[in-house]
Amino acid sequence: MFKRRTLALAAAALLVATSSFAQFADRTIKFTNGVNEDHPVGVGVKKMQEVLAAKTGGKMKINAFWGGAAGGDLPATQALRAGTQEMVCTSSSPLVGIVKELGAFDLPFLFANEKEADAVLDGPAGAYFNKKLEEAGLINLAYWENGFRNLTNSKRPVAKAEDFDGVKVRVMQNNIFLDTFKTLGTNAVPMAFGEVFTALETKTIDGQENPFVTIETSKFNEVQKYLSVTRHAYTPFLVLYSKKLWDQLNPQEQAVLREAAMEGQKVQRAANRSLNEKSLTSLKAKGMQVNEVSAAEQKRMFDKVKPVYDKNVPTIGAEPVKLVMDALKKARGG
Ligand code: TK8
Repeated sequence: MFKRRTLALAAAALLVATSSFAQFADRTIKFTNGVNEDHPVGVGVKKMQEVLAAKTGGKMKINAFWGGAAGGDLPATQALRAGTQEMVCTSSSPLVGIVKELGAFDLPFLFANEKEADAVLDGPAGAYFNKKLEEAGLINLAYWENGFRNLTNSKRPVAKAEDFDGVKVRVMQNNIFLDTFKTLGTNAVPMAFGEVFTALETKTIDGQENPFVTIETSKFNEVQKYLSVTRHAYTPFLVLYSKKLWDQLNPQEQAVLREAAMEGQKVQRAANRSLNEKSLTSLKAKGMQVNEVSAAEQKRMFDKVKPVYDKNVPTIGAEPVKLVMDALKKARGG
């Protein structure tokens, strides 16, 4: 008797639990990215998975693929536009062929620190880019962080503007980066991220540039001797969802995904920032020769690449550049 009642109660509880999640369909969301799982993107995705599990009763799940195993930033983004994949976490830079306005982030030495980046991304400028992305078939759920980029190479420490001369550097598939690194005097080659390790290992290229955390988690230190703290650009990560597939979700499903991505943003940014300095220390310990770039030399580098602004702003568009510059001015208290 007792047993039967317990069973009935359990069944009723189950019914309540299931019905309260009735608005969610069983969905497995494919999520890809180029970095490895020990990158803070892994922390962000884990958080998203927890939020989805709690809020949908385990009905919506993320199946994540790491280290470019399921394709690079650009092919994945195209798959989203075609509606054959749900999600990707990608740097903004390889997407300028799709949304030219994103090139605003690639202007060299634009941001000085993370606070400025947040002010731009979390304000009207960020909303503007989201609108442009949506017009291109991409829903940006949140801005996460790749971070400030630094140069590594196998030739020499790059401490002053002249040291870039003749170094063969891989850049992202992005005209502004290409222009910047050519203007700095390097022999710049655009290449997908997934090919960089091998190209460095076989000495097809001498160097590449990425944030400390990406350098360490992608093990570039194993094939690179010199790390120069150039901080020449800040790259945001976009957490994108296919608009085609998004439009098939109901409002509750959409809301829970947005919430999960924003919860993910908090822990991802925090993890990335606390790991940044630790990664630098650890890269030194693993044998990289690290040099700082003095403020005066950074200024000389900036002066050298100023023509990159004049040349590329017309292509990016005056409006996005103005929005970013206005947000920066405000963040700088001006
Ligand atoms: C990871 C990339 C990478 C990026 C690059 O997929 O291509 O250099 O910085 O970290 O988004």
